[in-house]
Amino acid sequence: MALREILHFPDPRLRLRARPVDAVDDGVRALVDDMFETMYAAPGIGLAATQINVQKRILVADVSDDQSAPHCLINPEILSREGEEEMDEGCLSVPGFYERVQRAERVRVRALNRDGEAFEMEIDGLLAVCVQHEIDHLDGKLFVDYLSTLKRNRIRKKLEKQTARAPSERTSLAGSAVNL
Ligand code: QAP
Ligand code: CO
Repeated sequence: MALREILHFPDPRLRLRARPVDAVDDGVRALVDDMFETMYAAPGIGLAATQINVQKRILVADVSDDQSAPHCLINPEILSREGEEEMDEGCLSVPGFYERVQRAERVRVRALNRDGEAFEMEIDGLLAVCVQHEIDHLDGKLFVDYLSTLKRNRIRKKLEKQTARAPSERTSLAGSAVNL
């Protein structure tokens, strides 16, 4: 188990599209465990592999108060959406900023679990918003993309100013992509 570094907007690696996992093996399970550890330590309620510079279609989420409802979704797919919901969203990759975003209120998703077994679930409320937010990450999309250009640029400038960049964040896009 290890804590992983979380990339911050506007890091271009957050724009990469994650590829499907073809076999849920021990390497993938170790990655999932690191993702839970990193999310809980933050603390956060959701984390996508893209945020830790791994381009695999994996997300973890737990919207409980006491780490009692962990969800691991590998190769998640939204099968159907219903209704509309507006919620204040934040993101571990956009620290300190929260803005209202509109999403589907209820979604049916299909994914593989940590054991590689397919499952489906119907979710609503915060978990549904979180899963939609995390699937966006796997497609290189961030919640700030739903805001006005003005708001997004303000957030970008503030984060660029306050982020003392770690060396790994300065490496080139091509040279830094992780392919486990
Ligand atoms: C996505 O986000 C989400 O700014 C998960 O300073 C969030 O876990 C979906 C966090 C809200 C729906 C609603 C953000 C922690 C955590 C921050 C997170 C921060 C520290 C965000
Ligand atoms: Co996020």
